Amino acid sequence: MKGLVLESHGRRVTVRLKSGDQGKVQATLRGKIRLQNLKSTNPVCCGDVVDLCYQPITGDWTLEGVEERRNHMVRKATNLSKQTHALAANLDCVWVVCSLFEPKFSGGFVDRIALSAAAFDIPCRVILNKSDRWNEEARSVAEHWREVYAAAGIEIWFSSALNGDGVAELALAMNKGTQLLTGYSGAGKSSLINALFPGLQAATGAISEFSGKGTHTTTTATLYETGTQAAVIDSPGIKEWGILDLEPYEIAYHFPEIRKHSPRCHYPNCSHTHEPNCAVQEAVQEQRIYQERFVSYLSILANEDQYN
Ligand SMILES: Nc1nc2c(ncn2[C@@H]2O[C@H](COP(=O)(O)OP(=O)(O)O)[C@@H](O)[C@H]2O)c(=O)[nH]1
Ligand SMILES: [Mg+2]
Ligand SMILES: [Zn+2]
Repeated sequence: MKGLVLESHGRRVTVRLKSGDQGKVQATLRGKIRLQNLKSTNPVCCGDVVDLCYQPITGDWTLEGVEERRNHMVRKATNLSKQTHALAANLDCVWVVCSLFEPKFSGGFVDRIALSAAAFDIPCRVILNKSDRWNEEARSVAEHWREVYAAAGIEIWFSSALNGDGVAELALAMNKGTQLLTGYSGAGKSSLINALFPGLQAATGAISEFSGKGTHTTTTATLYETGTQAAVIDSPGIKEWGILDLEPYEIAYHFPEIRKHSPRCHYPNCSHTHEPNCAVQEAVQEQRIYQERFVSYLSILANEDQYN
């Protein structure tokens, strides 16, 4: 029997059955599946379509296999880690949920996620949430980031889970396919999901503050079905996004504004770091490529963990 993975907790996986009573069941991974991908901390993640088997004697469900993924978002905890972690599979869009302050906006962080999404061929967009807290100066900073990312082909959407700004537009954009919401802890992913899909009850930071416990917020990614062909995935806050091994030319390729200028570099294999007659460096100097993005490119190329 086929099922859709809603949550994965190591060997225990919560699955929605695709036929029959369409109920939710807990299934256990079989050893052979666990061993297939040694470098990954989790062979199965939310969004995976799996084969299940009911064991009549024990009354348990076992997970027998995983269907090939259309795509997935996989990261390393940091650039130095060896192990990879699959966050979610079979995605239509990755939304990086950010705020300007608390947590502070980090272009380097957004760029790492956007690069990974591009490398996995998944559309990526950014949400700048908590717009209710912006004064005029903050709004102009938000507009600046919007321009920086527009030049990179990445849309920034403004929203407030608190007062509903931009929520209707987001809900419309999310009404089909599978959306992954990711980003720093505290940016408002869970609050936004609750605002976007009334009826869902994603645990938010506010609840855990209220109950005085730090344990109510998301610890693993959870897929919520929001329609017959629509789902949204809430994910735990991450501090850093380690990029899977990419060649330097691939990194440059997935920065569209760098890709655009590089054909005019003197050397066809120009890395845009030190070469003479580099059209990309020229464009940075002439402010035709935003400094912020070029700094990210150099940092990722140098295999540094994010610092800006
Ligand atoms: N002012 C304001 N606070 C928000 C907004 N969205 C979320 N928050 C608050 O930010 C904190 C973290 O929210 P949460 O949804 O748990 O963030 P997550 O860790 O990204 O899921 C909570 O205290 C929320 O009430 C917003 O749009 N405006
Ligand atoms: Mg959350
Ligand atoms: Zn160059």
